[in-house]
Amino acid sequence: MINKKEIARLHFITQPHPTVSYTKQVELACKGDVRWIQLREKTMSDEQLRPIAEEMAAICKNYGATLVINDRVELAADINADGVHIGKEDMSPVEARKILGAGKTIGGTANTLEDMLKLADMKVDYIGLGPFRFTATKKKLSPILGLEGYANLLEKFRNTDNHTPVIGIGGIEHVDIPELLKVGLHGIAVSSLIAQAEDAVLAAEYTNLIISQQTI
Ligand code: TZP
Ligand code: MG
Repeated sequence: MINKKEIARLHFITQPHPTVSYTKQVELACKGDVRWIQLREKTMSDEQLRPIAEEMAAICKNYGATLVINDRVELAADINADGVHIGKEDMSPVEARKILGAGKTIGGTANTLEDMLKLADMKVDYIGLGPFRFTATKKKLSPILGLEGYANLLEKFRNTDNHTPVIGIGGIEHVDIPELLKVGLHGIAVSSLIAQAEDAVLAAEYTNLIISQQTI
């Protein structure tokens, strides 16, 4: 069954930055018309992150953007976020669904066809598949897929009659976007492309423009 929840084609993922706070990153991404934000933070406790997540939820609400939280299912439930993104070593999507309820969005990370099929079986709303190429943003990176890896995995996935939207991730730059969408990805998730840009609003706008040109 084709998933009914609408998954954006551009996801922005927060990252630690020396001068730009998590909430500022989100404000800038939203100003650049990003409408899907993933709060990813690996070092703080849920308690420390909670006020930041709440402020982010308010910003997202203001712009009509979806907010998903990486890993922290309880925090997502507490602040009534729109959903969670779950890694392979985190809580199972089935468990997360029980906590969050049917209306929330649950995404999961995949690096292989086996991961993709497992996630589809667990009825996730989208699959984050990567990494496309090396990126310093994520520690303990899985093997690089490259364009061929995506083409191969997406074809096999479709042949199993699965239609869960798949989002590419990992070191994606503007020049990569057309070919990534052409091999059948639903969309892309980026962090550095926007968070480390000299002008984050412009970088976000340009990313959206490339995606829209590819999908009309
Ligand atoms: N998962 C796989 S690669 C990655 C995550 C969270 C990081 C993506 O960030 P960037 O800066 O776009 O490479
Ligand atoms: Mg994780």
